[in-house]
Amino acid sequence: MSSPNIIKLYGHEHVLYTPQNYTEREIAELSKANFELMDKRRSIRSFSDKPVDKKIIENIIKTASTAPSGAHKQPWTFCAISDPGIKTKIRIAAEAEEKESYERRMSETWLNDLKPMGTNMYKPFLEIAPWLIVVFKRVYELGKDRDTKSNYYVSESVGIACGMLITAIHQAGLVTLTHTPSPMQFLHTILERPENERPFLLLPVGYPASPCYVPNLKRKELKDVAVFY
Ligand code: IYR
Repeated sequence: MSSPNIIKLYGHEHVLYTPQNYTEREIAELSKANFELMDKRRSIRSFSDKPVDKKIIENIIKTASTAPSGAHKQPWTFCAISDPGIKTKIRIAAEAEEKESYERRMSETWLNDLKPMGTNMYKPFLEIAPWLIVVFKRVYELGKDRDTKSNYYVSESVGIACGMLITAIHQAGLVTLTHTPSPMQFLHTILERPENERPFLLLPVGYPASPCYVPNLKRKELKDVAVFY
């Protein structure tokens, strides 16, 4: 007898979950192939100006928005920017904050730790990359009559969604950078976001410059990041 597609559980509608039904062998192969694909991901700071279709950015954002979130509130807004005027405003404001950070706010230790990354206060990729995605966390929801509704585990939820965004960008064959100019309040102003939103992360998205070099970083081995009991 087949299971019904929709039932009531704890007084609320539940739908039948469709498992993926891979064989154990397929699961072993998929887990390995997924690792090998994701192990190729790198943070990219040199972008090509080659355009990326809006539909692709929509698919990537839709993927990120499948992330789990506290009480399924999906407390995020993804602002996708291809408008050159807005990108320029963002570059100018980001570089002003970064100048302050590199010259005054960051400690000597921090600056030393960053040396292998070759970063500095100049952020030309903010204008060169065809898209910028600015992720905002929604610390609460604003109702019609300015009443507010709670969101839960907002930073955790948005952090997970950003991880899925980065994964979706890489799996689509594009590149990105997790850029966090600090403080980021200028993004709220430039993008005219409502009072319940706080900037969380800025990601340029596109193709890498050709050629594009990245720091020769090594990842920790499994034994250094995992403990099995
Ligand atoms: N936000 C600065 C500095 C910076 C900080 C860390 I921690 C990095 O991993 C990389 C950069 C910048 O974007 O240059």
